Amino acid sequence: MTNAAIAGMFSDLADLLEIEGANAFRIRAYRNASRTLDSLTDSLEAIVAEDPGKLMQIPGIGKDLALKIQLTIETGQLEQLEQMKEKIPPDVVRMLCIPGIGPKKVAVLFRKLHLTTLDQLKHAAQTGAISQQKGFAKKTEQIILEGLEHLEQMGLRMFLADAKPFVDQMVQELAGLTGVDRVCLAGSVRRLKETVGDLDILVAASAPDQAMDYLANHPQTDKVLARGETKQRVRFHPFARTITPGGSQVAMEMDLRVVPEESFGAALQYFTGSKEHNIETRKRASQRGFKLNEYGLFRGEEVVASVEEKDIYAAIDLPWIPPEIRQDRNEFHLAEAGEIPDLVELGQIRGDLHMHTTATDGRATIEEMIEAAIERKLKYIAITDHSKRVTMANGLDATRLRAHWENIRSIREQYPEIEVLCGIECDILEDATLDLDDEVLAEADFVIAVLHYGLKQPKDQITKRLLNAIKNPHVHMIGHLTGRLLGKRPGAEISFEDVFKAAADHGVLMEINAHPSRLDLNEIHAAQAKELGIPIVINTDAHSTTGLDVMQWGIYQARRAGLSAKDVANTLTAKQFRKLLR
Ligand code: DGT
Ligand code: CA
Ligand code: CA
Repeated sequence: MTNAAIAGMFSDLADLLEIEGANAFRIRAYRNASRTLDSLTDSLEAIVAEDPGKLMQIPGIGKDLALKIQLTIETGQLEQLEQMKEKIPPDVVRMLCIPGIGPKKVAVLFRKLHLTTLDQLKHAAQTGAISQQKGFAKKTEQIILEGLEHLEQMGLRMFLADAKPFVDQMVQELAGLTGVDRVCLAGSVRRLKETVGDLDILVAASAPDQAMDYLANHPQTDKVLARGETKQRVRFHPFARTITPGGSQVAMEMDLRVVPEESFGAALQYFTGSKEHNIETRKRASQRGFKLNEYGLFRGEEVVASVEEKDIYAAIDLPWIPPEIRQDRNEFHLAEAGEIPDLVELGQIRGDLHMHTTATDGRATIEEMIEAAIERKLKYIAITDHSKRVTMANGLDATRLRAHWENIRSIREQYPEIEVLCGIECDILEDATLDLDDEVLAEADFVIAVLHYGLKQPKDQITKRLLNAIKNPHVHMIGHLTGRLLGKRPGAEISFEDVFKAAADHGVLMEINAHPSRLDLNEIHAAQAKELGIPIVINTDAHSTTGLDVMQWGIYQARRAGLSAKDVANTLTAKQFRKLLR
């Protein structure tokens, strides 16, 4: 159990208590505890394993909280949170996912207006019943309706970043069973899609029962939804998730399929998908006089290939295609031309060019961020706190920014093993000017320009803002281009063509923001940018030391876009990267 998962439980508990109308002091205590645990460098699990008494040495954690943390680690559940979930309907908790609607507002919707489902909420917003409440404007009803619409689109899909660690653990457990020969992920979770609808695991075993029984009796399994001779579908208990909208209310489901070892490759190819990719593979098979299904590739009754995936592809005259790009976009074309890219890997990343410190809304100091970056083997980073427009995050004006840089310059001298760039995440204002003067930006080592506000402006205006930023000679990179938040809000409407063309012309880099709720650029736009030769930078946008660990999700995004190390600028050495900057 990660610190973030435990912190997430305490933060969920604080939210639910606030909805219930509990004592403000108690709520604050849990919220503070959550923040403390989240920014802790040492693993709570390790502390408890060594000596649970040491929990009380964490600032702000007293006897009562220490015991709760210990029990959470030992049982996998925070008991008070489970009790609160019994009291508050799941849909009421989901209302928290609507941007701009926090626990205070949900408390009113639930306790004053007695809204207990999302349908009731929608109806109340449509009929104007909500704006009659104190503290609610007409605009809030609009926000609620838009939020609900977006939530519906997300459905019950889960972020890959939440699903993957869970399903990887399950694969490991199944692989340990004596009767199981091979185990592999399948479906969207194998293709590393940014969100997954359900989990798919494929097992090769001579006797299917052992794996199926293991899963049926697993402590995380809530219910066996269906069981056949070779397949089983289960629903898990909702597990502590810290990112996917819906809090810990989405119960994940999983398909387990058990096949004999001799058809493992064919089954894996079939169940990995995507459906669109499979339509094309089947078509290619039949053009060659074969039949392809989950049991194998056949000529009449004769099995031509079935044990390994690569044999199936070879039989239809293709090299093995990495699962990430199996989406029937251009992978068949690349495969035929022998141009399947060598997809970028986490180990190739040398720099991280987007992160925050306590100077604005980060939770770690400059020193802490530098040390955490060194621990993660990074050779160069840029510290890029917010500019003044982001008042909520205590954004920096020119004076404070210069002092901050001065501070960074003196601190970085103590760390010769890493190069630290003085950066800024500068807002592109609604009127298309930048939040800081050129004079200041000129002094930066690295300038990120981003949209935070006015994301709903018309396409022309948004595009104009981006083009102005790109033309500014001091801007090096555009951060999280569209500003989308998965499951919460769509990105701004942009003329991607114009923006990418300008970026290519002016030598401005484009970011893949690796945060699991952003992953912005998406795979299609990242592939477009690559086509135009725009160097892409994959950044964590870390707001804490552990925030640096989300790099992996950005790498997956880049892989799905078909990017190799040569397309990703932060695989360069520090020296090469500096040369690339204008
Ligand atoms: P998801 O779960 O919505 O994130 O997406 P997938 O791709 O994991 O879809 P899922 O779980 O329904 O099925 C897993 C794979 O199994 C899918 O990618 C391809 C294969 N598959 C399932 N049903 C069909 C089907 O009706 N036709 C074909 N061609 N393939 C299928
Ligand atoms: Ca699936
Ligand atoms: Ca499935």
